[in-house]
Amino acid sequence: MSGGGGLGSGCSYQKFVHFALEQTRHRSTLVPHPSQEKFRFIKANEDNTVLNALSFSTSKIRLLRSLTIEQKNSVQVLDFAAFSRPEYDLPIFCANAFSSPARSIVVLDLNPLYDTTEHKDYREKYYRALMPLVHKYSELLPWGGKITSESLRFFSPIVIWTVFEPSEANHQALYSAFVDYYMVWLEFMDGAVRESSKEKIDRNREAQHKYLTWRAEKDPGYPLLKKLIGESGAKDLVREFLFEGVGSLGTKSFLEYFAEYAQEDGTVNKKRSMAGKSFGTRPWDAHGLFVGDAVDG
Ligand code: BLA
Repeated sequence: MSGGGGLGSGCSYQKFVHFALEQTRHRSTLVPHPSQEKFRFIKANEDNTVLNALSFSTSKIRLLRSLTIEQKNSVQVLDFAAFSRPEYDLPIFCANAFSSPARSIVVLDLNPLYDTTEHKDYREKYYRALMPLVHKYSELLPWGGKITSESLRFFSPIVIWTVFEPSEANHQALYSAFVDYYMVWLEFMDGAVRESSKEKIDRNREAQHKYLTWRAEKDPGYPLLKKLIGESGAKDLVREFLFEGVGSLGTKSFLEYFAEYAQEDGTVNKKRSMAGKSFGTRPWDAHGLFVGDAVDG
Protein backbone atom coordinates (compact mmCIF):
# COMPACT_ATOMS: atom_id res chain seq x y z
CA MET A 1 0.00 0.00 0.00
CA SER A 2 1.41 3.39 -0.86
CA GLY A 3 2.08 5.73 2.02
CA GLY A 4 1.55 9.41 1.44
CA GLY A 5 4.19 12.04 1.21
CA GLY A 6 1.72 14.41 2.81
CA LEU A 7 0.77 12.17 5.68
CA GLY A 8 4.04 10.99 7.13
CA SER A 9 5.56 7.74 6.02
CA GLY A 10 3.40 4.67 6.23
CA CYS A 11 0.21 6.65 6.66
CA SER A 12 -2.72 6.26 4.38
CA TYR A 13 -6.42 6.98 4.42
CA GLN A 14 -7.01 3.38 3.31
CA LYS A 15 -6.69 2.40 6.94
CA PHE A 16 -9.66 4.63 7.82
CA VAL A 17 -11.82 3.01 5.15
CA HIS A 18 -10.83 -0.51 6.14
CA PHE A 19 -11.68 0.18 9.76
CA ALA A 20 -15.10 1.64 8.95
CA LEU A 21 -16.11 -1.11 6.54
CA GLU A 22 -14.93 -3.81 8.90
CA GLN A 23 -16.91 -2.35 11.81
CA THR A 24 -20.02 -1.91 9.67
CA ARG A 25 -19.72 -5.53 8.49
CA HIS A 26 -19.74 -6.70 12.11
CA ARG A 27 -23.19 -5.24 12.52
CA SER A 28 -24.92 -5.58 9.20
CA THR A 29 -24.67 -7.14 5.78
CA LEU A 30 -23.00 -4.89 3.24
CA VAL A 31 -24.52 -5.19 -0.20
CA PRO A 32 -22.65 -3.55 -3.11
CA HIS A 33 -24.44 -0.37 -4.17
CA PRO A 34 -25.38 -0.16 -7.87
CA SER A 35 -23.00 2.80 -8.29
CA GLN A 36 -20.02 0.62 -7.45
CA GLU A 37 -20.03 -1.15 -10.77
CA LYS A 38 -19.46 2.03 -12.73
CA PHE A 39 -16.92 3.66 -10.41
CA ARG A 40 -15.01 0.79 -8.84
CA PHE A 41 -12.24 0.89 -11.42
CA ILE A 42 -12.19 4.61 -12.08
CA LYS A 43 -8.80 5.77 -13.32
CA ALA A 44 -7.02 9.09 -13.15
CA ASN A 45 -5.39 10.50 -16.26
CA GLU A 46 -2.13 10.86 -14.35
CA ASP A 47 -0.02 7.74 -13.78
CA ASN A 48 1.04 8.67 -10.27
CA THR A 49 -2.53 8.89 -9.00
CA VAL A 50 -4.69 6.05 -7.67
CA LEU A 51 -8.41 6.45 -7.07
CA ASN A 52 -10.34 3.99 -5.00
CA ALA A 53 -14.13 4.06 -4.96
CA LEU A 54 -16.38 1.74 -2.95
CA SER A 55 -20.11 1.90 -2.23
CA PHE A 56 -22.54 -0.26 -0.31
CA SER A 57 -26.02 -0.37 1.20
CA THR A 58 -27.38 -2.14 4.25
CA SER A 59 -30.88 -2.57 5.65
CA LYS A 60 -30.63 0.83 7.35
CA ILE A 61 -28.01 2.58 5.21
CA ARG A 62 -29.04 3.87 1.80
CA LEU A 63 -25.50 4.71 0.74
CA LEU A 64 -22.16 4.08 2.40
CA ARG A 65 -19.44 5.23 0.08
CA SER A 66 -15.79 5.99 0.11
CA LEU A 67 -13.40 7.67 -2.25
CA THR A 68 -9.67 7.86 -1.67
CA ILE A 69 -7.13 9.55 -3.89
CA GLU A 70 -3.44 8.82 -3.49
CA GLN A 71 -0.73 10.67 -5.38
CA LYS A 72 2.79 9.52 -4.78
CA ASN A 73 4.53 11.90 -2.36
CA SER A 74 1.80 14.43 -2.89
CA VAL A 75 -1.93 14.77 -2.42
CA GLN A 76 -3.95 12.30 -0.36
CA VAL A 77 -7.73 12.55 -0.14
CA LEU A 78 -10.39 10.83 1.91
CA ASP A 79 -14.08 11.35 1.25
CA PHE A 80 -16.14 8.94 3.33
CA ALA A 81 -19.86 9.32 3.99
CA ALA A 82 -22.85 7.34 5.18
CA PHE A 83 -26.45 8.26 4.42
CA SER A 84 -29.27 6.38 6.11
CA ARG A 85 -32.46 5.35 4.38
CA PRO A 86 -35.16 8.04 4.71
CA GLU A 87 -37.07 5.85 7.18
CA TYR A 88 -34.41 6.96 9.70
CA ASP A 89 -33.46 10.48 10.72
CA LEU A 90 -29.80 9.57 11.37
CA PRO A 91 -27.15 12.26 10.96
CA ILE A 92 -24.96 11.94 7.87
CA PHE A 93 -21.53 10.59 8.69
CA CYS A 94 -19.00 12.83 6.96
CA ALA A 95 -15.22 12.43 6.92
CA ASN A 96 -13.38 14.61 4.44
CA ALA A 97 -9.66 15.12 4.41
CA PHE A 98 -7.51 16.76 1.78
CA SER A 99 -3.77 16.47 2.48
CA SER A 100 -0.96 18.03 0.53
CA PRO A 101 2.65 18.06 1.74
CA ALA A 102 1.94 21.54 3.15
CA ARG A 103 -1.28 20.96 5.08
CA SER A 104 -4.29 18.81 5.73
CA ILE A 105 -7.79 20.27 5.56
CA VAL A 106 -10.27 18.19 7.52
CA VAL A 107 -13.98 18.02 8.22
CA LEU A 108 -15.15 15.18 10.46
CA ASP A 109 -18.73 15.28 11.62
CA LEU A 110 -22.09 13.70 12.07
CA ASN A 111 -23.73 16.29 9.81
CA PRO A 112 -27.23 16.95 11.14
CA LEU A 113 -30.20 16.20 8.93
CA TYR A 114 -31.91 19.13 10.64
CA ASP A 115 -30.33 22.39 11.74
CA THR A 116 -29.51 21.95 15.42
CA THR A 117 -30.21 25.56 16.38
CA GLU A 118 -33.70 25.50 14.95
CA HIS A 119 -34.50 21.89 15.85
CA LYS A 120 -33.69 21.57 19.56
CA ASP A 121 -35.27 18.12 19.71
CA TYR A 122 -32.82 16.88 17.07
CA ARG A 123 -29.89 18.42 18.94
CA GLU A 124 -30.99 16.74 22.17
CA LYS A 125 -31.58 13.40 20.49
CA TYR A 126 -28.17 13.08 18.86
CA TYR A 127 -25.62 15.61 20.09
CA ARG A 128 -26.15 16.48 23.73
CA ALA A 129 -24.48 13.32 25.03
CA LEU A 130 -21.61 13.64 22.54
CA MET A 131 -20.30 17.03 23.61
CA PRO A 132 -17.39 15.47 25.58
CA LEU A 133 -15.94 14.42 22.20
CA VAL A 134 -15.40 18.09 21.40
CA HIS A 135 -13.42 18.51 24.56
CA LYS A 136 -11.42 15.36 23.87
CA TYR A 137 -10.17 16.65 20.51
CA SER A 138 -10.16 20.42 20.95
CA GLU A 139 -6.42 20.57 21.62
CA LEU A 140 -5.22 17.87 19.23
CA LEU A 141 -7.42 19.02 16.37
CA PRO A 142 -8.23 22.70 16.97
CA TRP A 143 -10.71 24.84 15.03
CA GLY A 144 -9.33 25.33 11.52
CA GLY A 145 -9.95 29.04 11.28
CA LYS A 146 -12.54 30.96 9.32
CA ILE A 147 -15.29 28.81 7.92
CA THR A 148 -18.14 30.21 5.84
CA SER A 149 -21.60 30.50 7.35
CA GLU A 150 -22.86 28.47 4.37
CA SER A 151 -20.74 25.45 5.31
CA LEU A 152 -21.41 25.89 8.99
CA ARG A 153 -25.14 25.35 8.64
CA PHE A 154 -24.42 21.77 7.55
CA PHE A 155 -22.21 21.11 10.56
CA SER A 156 -23.15 19.86 14.01
CA PRO A 157 -21.98 21.14 17.42
CA ILE A 158 -19.45 18.27 17.52
CA VAL A 159 -17.84 19.00 14.15
CA ILE A 160 -14.09 18.69 13.88
CA TRP A 161 -13.05 21.33 11.38
CA THR A 162 -9.29 21.57 11.40
CA VAL A 163 -6.22 22.38 9.33
CA PHE A 164 -2.86 20.93 10.34
CA GLU A 165 0.64 20.28 9.18
CA PRO A 166 0.86 16.71 8.02
CA SER A 167 2.77 14.63 10.56
CA GLU A 168 2.53 11.15 11.97
CA ALA A 169 1.14 12.48 15.27
CA ASN A 170 -1.54 14.62 13.64
CA HIS A 171 -2.53 11.80 11.35
CA GLN A 172 -2.80 9.50 14.37
CA ALA A 173 -5.01 12.02 16.20
CA LEU A 174 -7.26 12.20 13.17
CA TYR A 175 -7.49 8.42 12.95
CA SER A 176 -8.43 8.24 16.60
CA ALA A 177 -11.15 10.86 16.11
CA PHE A 178 -12.42 9.07 13.01
CA VAL A 179 -12.70 5.84 14.99
CA ASP A 180 -14.57 7.55 17.84
CA TYR A 181 -16.97 9.39 15.53
CA TYR A 182 -17.68 6.38 13.36
CA MET A 183 -18.33 4.12 16.36
CA VAL A 184 -20.80 6.68 17.71
CA TRP A 185 -22.53 6.79 14.34
CA LEU A 186 -22.74 2.99 14.24
CA GLU A 187 -24.28 3.00 17.73
CA PHE A 188 -26.93 5.43 16.49
CA MET A 189 -27.51 3.22 13.50
CA ASP A 190 -27.94 0.13 15.65
CA GLY A 191 -30.43 1.90 17.87
CA ALA A 192 -32.35 3.61 15.07
CA VAL A 193 -36.02 2.72 14.93
CA ARG A 194 -37.79 2.68 11.60
CA GLU A 195 -40.13 5.63 11.19
CA SER A 196 -43.60 4.71 9.99
CA SER A 197 -45.18 8.13 9.49
CA LYS A 198 -45.12 8.93 5.77
CA GLU A 199 -44.89 12.60 6.57
CA LYS A 200 -41.74 12.15 8.65
CA ILE A 201 -40.14 9.85 6.10
CA ASP A 202 -40.80 12.42 3.37
CA ARG A 203 -39.28 15.11 5.56
CA ASN A 204 -36.14 13.02 6.16
CA ARG A 205 -35.84 12.33 2.44
CA GLU A 206 -36.11 16.00 1.55
CA ALA A 207 -33.57 17.01 4.21
CA GLN A 208 -31.09 14.49 2.79
CA HIS A 209 -31.83 15.67 -0.75
CA LYS A 210 -31.15 19.27 0.24
CA TYR A 211 -27.79 18.23 1.70
CA LEU A 212 -26.88 16.21 -1.40
CA THR A 213 -27.90 19.11 -3.63
CA TRP A 214 -25.63 21.48 -1.74
CA ARG A 215 -22.62 19.23 -1.76
CA ALA A 216 -23.01 18.11 -5.37
CA GLU A 217 -22.94 21.78 -6.44
CA LYS A 218 -20.42 23.30 -4.05
CA ASP A 219 -17.89 20.60 -3.21
CA PRO A 220 -14.45 22.19 -2.74
CA GLY A 221 -12.90 19.03 -4.20
CA TYR A 222 -14.47 19.52 -7.61
CA PRO A 223 -11.58 21.37 -9.30
CA LEU A 224 -9.16 18.60 -8.31
CA LEU A 225 -11.53 15.88 -9.52
CA LYS A 226 -11.92 17.75 -12.80
CA LYS A 227 -8.15 17.88 -13.20
CA LEU A 228 -7.78 14.16 -12.46
CA ILE A 229 -10.64 12.63 -14.42
CA GLY A 230 -11.91 15.38 -16.71
CA GLU A 231 -15.04 17.48 -16.54
CA SER A 232 -17.67 14.92 -17.50
CA GLY A 233 -16.00 12.23 -15.36
CA ALA A 234 -15.99 14.56 -12.37
CA LYS A 235 -19.65 15.49 -12.91
CA ASP A 236 -20.66 11.83 -13.05
CA LEU A 237 -18.59 10.96 -9.99
CA VAL A 238 -20.19 13.76 -7.98
CA ARG A 239 -23.80 13.13 -9.03
CA GLU A 240 -23.86 9.35 -9.41
CA PHE A 241 -21.36 8.27 -6.77
CA LEU A 242 -20.33 10.77 -4.08
CA PHE A 243 -23.76 12.37 -3.77
CA GLU A 244 -25.85 9.71 -5.42
CA GLY A 245 -29.51 10.39 -4.74
CA VAL A 246 -29.26 14.03 -5.79
CA GLY A 247 -31.11 13.05 -8.97
CA SER A 248 -33.67 10.72 -7.40
CA LEU A 249 -34.49 11.56 -3.76
CA GLY A 250 -36.22 14.81 -4.63
CA THR A 251 -37.11 17.08 -7.51
CA LYS A 252 -36.16 20.51 -6.18
CA SER A 253 -33.24 22.25 -7.87
CA PHE A 254 -30.25 23.88 -6.22
CA LEU A 255 -31.79 27.31 -6.68
CA GLU A 256 -35.09 26.23 -5.17
CA TYR A 257 -33.23 25.30 -1.99
CA PHE A 258 -30.61 28.06 -2.10
CA ALA A 259 -32.27 30.98 -3.88
CA GLU A 260 -29.58 33.44 -2.79
CA TYR A 261 -27.24 31.88 -5.40
CA ALA A 262 -29.52 32.84 -8.32
CA GLN A 263 -28.01 35.15 -10.90
CA GLU A 264 -29.99 37.40 -13.20
CA ASP A 265 -29.60 35.01 -16.14
CA GLY A 266 -30.97 32.13 -14.04
CA THR A 267 -27.65 30.36 -13.54
CA VAL A 268 -26.05 29.41 -10.21
CA ASN A 269 -23.44 31.78 -8.80
CA LYS A 270 -20.11 29.95 -8.68
CA LYS A 271 -19.06 31.58 -5.41
CA ARG A 272 -19.08 29.30 -2.41
CA SER A 273 -20.25 31.99 -0.02
CA MET A 274 -22.90 34.59 -0.77
CA ALA A 275 -23.28 35.95 2.75
CA GLY A 276 -19.55 36.68 3.00
CA LYS A 277 -19.68 35.83 6.70
CA SER A 278 -17.46 33.42 8.52
CA PHE A 279 -16.72 31.95 11.93
CA GLY A 280 -13.15 32.13 13.20
CA THR A 281 -13.75 30.13 16.38
CA ARG A 282 -16.02 27.26 17.40
CA PRO A 283 -19.48 28.81 17.53
CA TRP A 284 -21.08 26.34 19.97
CA ASP A 285 -20.68 26.20 23.75
CA ALA A 286 -19.90 23.09 25.78
CA HIS A 287 -23.60 22.14 25.78
CA GLY A 288 -23.89 22.41 22.01
CA LEU A 289 -25.78 25.70 22.09
CA PHE A 290 -25.05 28.06 19.24
CA VAL A 291 -23.21 31.13 20.52
CA GLY A 292 -21.49 32.16 17.30
CA ASP A 293 -20.74 35.63 16.10
CA ALA A 294 -20.08 35.78 12.39
CA VAL A 295 -17.44 38.16 11.11
CA ASP A 296 -17.14 39.65 7.63
CA GLY A 297 -14.94 37.85 5.14
C1 BLA B 1 -11.06 22.90 1.24
N1 BLA B 1 -12.93 21.46 2.06
C2 BLA B 1 -12.19 22.61 2.07
C3 BLA B 1 -12.70 23.51 3.05
C4 BLA B 1 -13.81 22.89 3.61
C5 BLA B 1 -13.96 21.62 2.98
C6 BLA B 1 -14.68 23.46 4.71
C7 BLA B 1 -12.12 24.87 3.38
C8 BLA B 1 -12.56 25.92 2.43
C9 BLA B 1 -13.95 26.40 2.69
O1 BLA B 1 -14.18 27.03 3.72
O2 BLA B 1 -14.83 26.13 1.85
C10 BLA B 1 -14.95 20.60 3.21
N2 BLA B 1 -17.02 21.92 3.25
C11 BLA B 1 -16.32 20.77 3.37
C12 BLA B 1 -17.25 19.72 3.71
C13 BLA B 1 -18.50 20.29 3.79
C14 BLA B 1 -18.35 21.68 3.50
C15 BLA B 1 -16.93 18.30 3.91
O3 BLA B 1 -19.27 22.54 3.47
C16 BLA B 1 -19.74 19.59 4.12
C17 BLA B 1 -20.93 20.20 4.22
N3 BLA B 1 -11.85 18.05 -0.33
C18 BLA B 1 -12.57 16.91 -0.38
C19 BLA B 1 -12.25 16.19 -1.56
C20 BLA B 1 -11.30 16.92 -2.22
C21 BLA B 1 -11.07 18.11 -1.44
C22 BLA B 1 -12.88 14.88 -1.95
O4 BLA B 1 -13.37 16.56 0.46
C23 BLA B 1 -10.62 16.66 -3.48
C24 BLA B 1 -10.98 15.73 -4.35
C25 BLA B 1 -10.22 19.15 -1.77
N4 BLA B 1 -10.90 20.83 -0.09
C26 BLA B 1 -10.16 20.40 -1.13
C27 BLA B 1 -9.24 21.45 -1.51
C28 BLA B 1 -9.45 22.50 -0.64
C29 BLA B 1 -10.52 22.09 0.23
C30 BLA B 1 -8.27 21.36 -2.67
C31 BLA B 1 -8.70 23.83 -0.58
C32 BLA B 1 -9.05 24.74 -1.69
C33 BLA B 1 -10.35 25.45 -1.49
O5 BLA B 1 -10.67 25.89 -0.35
O6 BLA B 1 -11.07 25.62 -2.49
